Amino acid sequence: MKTKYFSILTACLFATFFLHAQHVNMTKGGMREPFMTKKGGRMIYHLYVTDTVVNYTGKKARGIAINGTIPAPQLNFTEGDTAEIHVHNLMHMETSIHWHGLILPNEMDGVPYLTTPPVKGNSTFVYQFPIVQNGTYWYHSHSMLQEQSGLYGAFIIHKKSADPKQKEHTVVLSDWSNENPNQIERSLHNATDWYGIRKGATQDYLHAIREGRVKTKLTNEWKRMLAMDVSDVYYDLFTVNGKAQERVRDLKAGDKIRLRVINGSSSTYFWLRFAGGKIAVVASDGKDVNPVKVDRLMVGVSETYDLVVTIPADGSYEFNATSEDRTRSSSLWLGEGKQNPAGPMPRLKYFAGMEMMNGMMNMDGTMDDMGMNMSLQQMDMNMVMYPEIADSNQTIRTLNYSMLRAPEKTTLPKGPLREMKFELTGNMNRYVWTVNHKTISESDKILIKRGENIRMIITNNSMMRHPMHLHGHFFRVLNGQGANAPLKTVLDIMPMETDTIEFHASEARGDWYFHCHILYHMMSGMGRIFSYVNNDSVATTSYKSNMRKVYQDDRRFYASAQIGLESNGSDGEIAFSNTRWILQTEWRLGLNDRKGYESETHIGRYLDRNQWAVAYLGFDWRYRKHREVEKNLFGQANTKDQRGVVCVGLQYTLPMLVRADARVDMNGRLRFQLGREDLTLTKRLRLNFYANTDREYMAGLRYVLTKYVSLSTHYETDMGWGGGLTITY
Ligand SMILES: [Cu+2]
Repeated sequence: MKTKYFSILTACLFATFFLHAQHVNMTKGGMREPFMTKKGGRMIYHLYVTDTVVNYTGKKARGIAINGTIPAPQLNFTEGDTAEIHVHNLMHMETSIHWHGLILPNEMDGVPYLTTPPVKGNSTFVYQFPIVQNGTYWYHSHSMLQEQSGLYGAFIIHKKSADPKQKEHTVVLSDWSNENPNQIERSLHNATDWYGIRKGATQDYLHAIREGRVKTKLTNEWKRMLAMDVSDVYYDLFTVNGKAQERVRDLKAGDKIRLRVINGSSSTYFWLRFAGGKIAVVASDGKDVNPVKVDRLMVGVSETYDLVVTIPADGSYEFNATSEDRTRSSSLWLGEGKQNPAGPMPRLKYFAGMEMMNGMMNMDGTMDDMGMNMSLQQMDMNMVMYPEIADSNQTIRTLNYSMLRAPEKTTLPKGPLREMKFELTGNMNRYVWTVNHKTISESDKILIKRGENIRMIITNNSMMRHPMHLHGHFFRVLNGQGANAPLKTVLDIMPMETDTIEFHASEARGDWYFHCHILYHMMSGMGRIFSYVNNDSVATTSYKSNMRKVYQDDRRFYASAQIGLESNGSDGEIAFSNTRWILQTEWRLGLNDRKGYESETHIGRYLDRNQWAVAYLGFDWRYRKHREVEKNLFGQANTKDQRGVVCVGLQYTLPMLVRADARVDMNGRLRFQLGREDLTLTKRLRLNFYANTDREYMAGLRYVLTKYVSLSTHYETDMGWGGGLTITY
């Protein structure tokens, strides 16, 4: 018997060793270093970044993991430690890690090319910095869209005097899509309403008729707005620590637990609610605040909140995080026993929101707050869309920034005060997001001097909220709490709000990013760079090429295409566009007895702030078999079967989103055209039409089957009737 036990034990030991060895040998470099070692006050972490395949919703998708997990493992520190973090990039593409909310030397800030070299594929970079603060922070990739693929994790710094008996749990929230993030980004720029279809938020005409909101819908389109929503992307899943549901069991009646909530999502705001009673907010963005009790709060993208909740009685109580668009939620269950759910949040009343937006939107695309002087999330304009408030007498105490009060004075050290104004601007239809109407690459760095106090007055003149994040500095939010204004590194600012923040330029040197933390807004150029004047990096030879890399993000071109394959031939267009330019080619290839080809290729430049006007230079080529003389409405004749002409033109978006196009070619022929694309008749049915002075017209219907495929039918003067498929890319 003893021998048998012994051999089983040996087998187990061997298996353990073998499996362990398998695990560590997964990497090309052979043995992996242990995840964490402590040498005196030095905390040494080894992070291995790899490509991975995940399956969250029954569908395989690519992700990026650190040490095999999404989210990346939690890093723990105590104030006063030194961090030594080895980032081993085992992927082919480069990466970077930004330590969000930390005060550290500029070269450790992890913005690739701007502050820190990128961690190239199959190489290691060691980040080293002293830990000079405490609280709830996080880390994430600052390269491309890697954050959306899973590169984020918690960075927790305990106080030296922390009470070891205080129960706590880290809650990393995120959003997951099975779609490739690059495709998400491209879809946003092409303004497809596929995500609206997935969410049931298309706000189509049929829906408007059913709800008696036709006038609201018409006014909305008259003011040239697309369907309104509180968020842009459709997600397959929202996660708490990488799962849809998580449990903390060892809690009983009366226990208090500190939840360190980190919104590590790429573009999702979450409502936080607790089924067991009030939530005490005790810290924000890592800094303590005097406890405030609320029924619920919204955590902005990249914000952190420390919350204390009490288990009211025996049982399991839901701490629920619902996305702002209320499509899905994820939950943390606290305690064991009978489940007490927080309940679902009712669907948003989109037309009520649309009516409110209509009232505030001026015809020139600016917004009018009607003298309300909104600030600090105190008046949530989206309230009209919340049935739980609009349709009931319930009072729900919701956190806003004016309630946050620092326990100690936070007044800035003495120094010269400089005031700057920023307007958050954007174009929803083209997904261009800017500050003062300019992207990062289009604007100069903002020079600051050490010792200065910088006051920023920020107005959100766009239709979406933006979580503005400052690297390497805490700012005070001037919120009516006087000397005890709270310190934060992220300011969520709602449409039409004006907020004032201020910070002390306490660093010695370097470039510090200030940007919107919605990943797709940042990548489209919504930010600025604060640069200390004695910036020695400017002197380096690689400086210019590095800055070109930084600016590349918002200069990129996105491809789009709509290709009709119908019984009467093929027509369609392919375009490449970026913030200001568009390169576009259209064609019509008829198959009927009047068959002919036509193609027009343009290069256009968006002219105005709202991007309603495009001037273009183009080349047209056409061939037609029939020989009758064609006259346009201006009486100008065209007798050629075959022609190639150069033209110049101007496109302008009129009310009702009708596109007007006026052009003249090198032979002096004029053409004027009016058209409308993708009028949303029902959730999936779209109407398209145009007519021009060459006596050409088109009308067609498209029924959306999937993101890329629609059934379609249309009539066109030359091509006649046809039916088939339209591919939308
Ligand atoms: Cu934004």
